[in-house]
Amino acid sequence: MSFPILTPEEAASHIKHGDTVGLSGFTAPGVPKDTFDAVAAHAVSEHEAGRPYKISLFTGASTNRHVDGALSNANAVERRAPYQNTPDMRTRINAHDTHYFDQHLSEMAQKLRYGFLGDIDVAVIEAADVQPDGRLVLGTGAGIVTAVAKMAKKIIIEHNSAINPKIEGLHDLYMPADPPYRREIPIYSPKDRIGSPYLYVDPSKVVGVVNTHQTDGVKPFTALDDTTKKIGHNVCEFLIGELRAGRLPKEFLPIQSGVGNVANAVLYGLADATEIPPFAMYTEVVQDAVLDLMERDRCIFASTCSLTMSDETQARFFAHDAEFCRRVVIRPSELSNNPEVIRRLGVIAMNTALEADIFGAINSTHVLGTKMMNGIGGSGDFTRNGYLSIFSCPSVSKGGAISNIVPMVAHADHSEHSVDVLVTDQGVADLRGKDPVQRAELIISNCAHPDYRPLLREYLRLGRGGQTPHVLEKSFAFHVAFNETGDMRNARL
Ligand code: 0RQ
Repeated sequence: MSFPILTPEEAASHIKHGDTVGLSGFTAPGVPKDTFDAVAAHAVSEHEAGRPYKISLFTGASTNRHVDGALSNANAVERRAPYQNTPDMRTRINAHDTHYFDQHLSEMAQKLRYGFLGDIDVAVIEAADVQPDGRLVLGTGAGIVTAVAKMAKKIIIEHNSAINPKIEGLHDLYMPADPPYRREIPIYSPKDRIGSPYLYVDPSKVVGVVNTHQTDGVKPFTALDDTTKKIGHNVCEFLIGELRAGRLPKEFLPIQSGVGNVANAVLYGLADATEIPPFAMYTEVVQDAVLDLMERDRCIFASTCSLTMSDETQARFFAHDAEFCRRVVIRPSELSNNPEVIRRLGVIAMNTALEADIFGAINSTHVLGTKMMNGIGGSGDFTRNGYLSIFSCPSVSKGGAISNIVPMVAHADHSEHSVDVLVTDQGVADLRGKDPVQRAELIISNCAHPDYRPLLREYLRLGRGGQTPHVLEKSFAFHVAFNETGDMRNARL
């Protein structure tokens, strides 16, 4: 390898206060590691010396403990986009120490290329293999790597020997031309490959290579409980009903499944719902449950942006022969989440809400309307463009003190125009072709927890007409009651 070998500290010295840094990876997989522990340590010593040190950080999605974890702990992030899920970063965002703008993941790379977010000073790219001509085999997640590699003034490569060499050949890297020259993205089936398995970076921009041996460190999900199992079961029963009614083709359609415990439970439900034929996924994250689905030949192919599997599950995935591993393709987020492709393939979009309102609007991001949880992620990309857009959530949280079905969402990420079906542990509300009041009656009867149905019905009864009969002075009575008494059941209508 002809590139200089750098210690993490030497690599970190290339990242200056005020720089904008772009990263490879999507969720924890494929995100660089050691360089950012050194950047965080440098930030701490600069702050101790009374000097400012903060960088802007743009990635495919969330990152890992070395990046969002260590940097937010060191208060070293000025601007952050498009998604995060780390407790320390969440605290910085909600305290305005970090200026965070969450946005549709499909749009991150193109917004950078359009120049909306300024220059990229440094790209840090994780690779399983590095060739002297700049040819890289990437790690287990792609994200916005093609765009940041092209735009960056300097490139640091983290060569990670912990990545299984069987990763070679799994990537499909392709960067659409920008308007007015963009053409159709020629993906007509989840299996279609349209780009290169390798990323080619300009060798003259590479300042050096950091050698590391670290796994992605994705944590396993919480074990399924009765509530998440019921949600998974209800989603599957709904899909089976759609198949029987002929509203889904008998070959079935590709599935997208979002992040988190609820999404994981829905995937486990699909393992046993054998009336659903073996299916493909066109999605952004392949979580632990997907390997089980693949091993049982329930999922026959998965197009994704990352292998968001726990270390143990990732090891199990690569223990299969190369042929099995070729049942996955890893693409940049502007392809995995591309609205044009999602609409063409007819993807069944399944995402999780924090709360939904009785008219079908969804809050995916803000706890009680103010505190950022994670971000919109890819949920909007898929929800707005899916063949069928399903949201699920438990009917209540925090031991029943929070109803996840409320009169009006306290923050709107997805409007009722984009939501076809709402599912909770209580049941399913099929909102297609229903007017707002019909939707409200269905959501209250089928999805709200019985403790909250009388309150929600009272809210609807108080409505003084109009197509969507909100009672504005009472719309947030549930949230106000929680803030004042710690329990939404005390809402005063
Ligand atoms: O908190 O663990 O402290 O009890 O929120 O809730 O039920 O475990 O749900 O892990 O499936 O995550 C929406 C956050 C759900 C996730 C969200 C509390 C609840 C618990 C988590 P505790 P659960 P999940 C593409 C798809 C947006 C991005 C997206 C998400 C914690 O799915 O970030 O969809 N989605 N991306 O108690 C207050 C409420 C609450 C609440 C739940 N109404 N009020 N707290 N909680 N509802 C993937 C990518 O983009 C990469």
